[in-house]
Amino acid sequence: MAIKRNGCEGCADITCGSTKEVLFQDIAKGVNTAYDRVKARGVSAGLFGSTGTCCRHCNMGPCQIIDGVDDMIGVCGATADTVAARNFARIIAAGSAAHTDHAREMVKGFIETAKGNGPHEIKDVDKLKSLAGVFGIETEDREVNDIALELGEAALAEFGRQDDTPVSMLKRAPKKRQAVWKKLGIEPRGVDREVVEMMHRTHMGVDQEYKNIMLQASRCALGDGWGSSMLSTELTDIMFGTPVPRRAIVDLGVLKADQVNVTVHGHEPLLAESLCIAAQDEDILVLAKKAGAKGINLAGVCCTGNEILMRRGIPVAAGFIQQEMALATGAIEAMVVDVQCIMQSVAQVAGNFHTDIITTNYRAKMEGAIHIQFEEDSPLESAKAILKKAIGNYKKRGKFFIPEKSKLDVVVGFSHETINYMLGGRFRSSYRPLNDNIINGRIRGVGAIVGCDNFKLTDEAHEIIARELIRNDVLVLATGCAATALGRAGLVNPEAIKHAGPGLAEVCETVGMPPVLHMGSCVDNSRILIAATEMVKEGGLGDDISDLPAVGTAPLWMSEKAVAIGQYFVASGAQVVFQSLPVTGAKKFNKYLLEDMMGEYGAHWNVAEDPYEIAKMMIAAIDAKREALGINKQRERVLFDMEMRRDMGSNPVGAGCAGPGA
Ligand code: NFS
Ligand code: SF4
Repeated sequence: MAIKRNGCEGCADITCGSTKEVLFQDIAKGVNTAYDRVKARGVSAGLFGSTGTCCRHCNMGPCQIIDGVDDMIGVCGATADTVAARNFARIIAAGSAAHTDHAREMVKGFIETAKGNGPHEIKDVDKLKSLAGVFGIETEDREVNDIALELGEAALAEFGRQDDTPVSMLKRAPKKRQAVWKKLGIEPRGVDREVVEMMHRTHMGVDQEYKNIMLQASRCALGDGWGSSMLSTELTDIMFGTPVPRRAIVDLGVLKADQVNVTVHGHEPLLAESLCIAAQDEDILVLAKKAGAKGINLAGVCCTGNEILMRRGIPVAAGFIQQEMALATGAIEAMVVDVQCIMQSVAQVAGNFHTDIITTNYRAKMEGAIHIQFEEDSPLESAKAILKKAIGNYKKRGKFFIPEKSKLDVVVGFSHETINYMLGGRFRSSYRPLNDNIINGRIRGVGAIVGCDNFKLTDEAHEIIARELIRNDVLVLATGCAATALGRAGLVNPEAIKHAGPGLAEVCETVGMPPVLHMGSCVDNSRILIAATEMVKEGGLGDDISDLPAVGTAPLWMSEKAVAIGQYFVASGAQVVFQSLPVTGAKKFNKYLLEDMMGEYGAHWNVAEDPYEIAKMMIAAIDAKREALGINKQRERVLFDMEMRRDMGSNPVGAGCAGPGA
């Protein structure tokens, strides 16, 4: 049945250009997308679920609790605050579990690589040695692969560690922050244990005190941020290369009319990296040519996309909200998926076309998809089998539409090491120039825009916030689908300097970097923790993350992972602003998150619905920190003196350079 779409009247708030272009084509008439479902059903608002006070943790319920009404507590007596805290904590546990299971797979792949199995190798030896140091592993006079194997095995053992030793990476945090965690008794131990303990404590009749529940939620989230996610980022960098600045393209226009289009969707880059190698294999290319295609065009979707964008410059076709639109072009031969953020509707949309959805992970199967298991011990063979299936579909391609103009240039690859190098120069890699520019006021502060997009708010929200921030001299760090959205908006590009305030523009111009730095996927938010720590260690901006004029937002969060990230940011001392939190039905708990957490962590959650309001809150949070540091007045000074210019690096590095390892 054709779906009725009359401009924006016919569906929910579609604002993205390429999405509109695709959906209003004839070939997309029969395609039912999330926009249509939101329009038909409406977005739930004000229900018990969205206010956090519905409990179904036992069979005496479900209980819908109304705060302040005596006979509307749970059958067991649970109050609104307890129920909302339990629900919120379980969201954090689920998000942490997702990052942790992802990290575990990366560690297992890393161990295979260290053993010499498969097509990958240890690419960043410096980083290997530095991480080995964090784990107390000897590196002198040892073979690279020996060090890697010992590191991999030590890392794998940490997930399930049963004693009370904190995760190794925690000692990378500023000393003062480590003391905060110790005092609160929330240093994360084995992450698997933290997730299990969180699930136990939120079971019926266990932890019934919202503050105590949130202590474990912080511990669990910190285990994710400083444990699992950081481990995943670091080992992935060591294996596939630490990202360096490179040009690439994003948006649906990256699909190619005359090639076999294969999109890689999900999160674990082992599969995507193997596909990148297999797509260059001569036998595979011969097969593609025999099928009449000029080659194989790999493109990313969601965070897998960000992983290969950062390290290989492979284009990203779509973020989370565009996964159905990519298929609705009719131009994709196969969408290969692994785990997380894959909408079940992709199988239904693909059913309208010749496209195969190929699941590759035993943990994530889907009706209507075909399954080709990705075998970790023979990744290349699995990747080739997947590509052969896609090539077989090329001849079956019917009518298709690629929005060719929707193809945006981006400059990506801003790992913490790259920022260090670009600002400080090859011989003086350091955050000193960044700190100095914050102190002298050219840069007002740092704003992280991270997380998902969803169908509740306009997908322009990221762009609006980023524009407001850079206009006010706030340097933006972006990850995840937010970074993809900012790429589509043309802001992840040195040309976006024209939208920046004079101070930020001057710094970005001098170093040749965009005002919005793409730092990678969602697990790469751990890069932001490291960057913040380096800023603290560099000096002049206080002695803890909570002193920095830095703030984060995940305005369009969708996934439970985003809440885990929010909580580890807050517990690490960074303020965050979200568009909504499912806790509003519980007054004390809501106030605890939005105000009282400050007393424990030096940071708290904030909520604002409107993107302009979010940006305003972020700038206000930055200014408050500047005030506390006593550097607010110096914002008037704008001119560079010669010495400052020299300090910025006498040899400015332009975007597209080879970066640190070159
Ligand atoms: Ni992050 Fe990445 Fe995107 Fe959200 Fe999903 S892909 S891990 S969770 S939707 S940013
Ligand atoms: Fe109701 Fe308590 Fe059971 Fe929850 S745990 S469903 S509040 S009785």
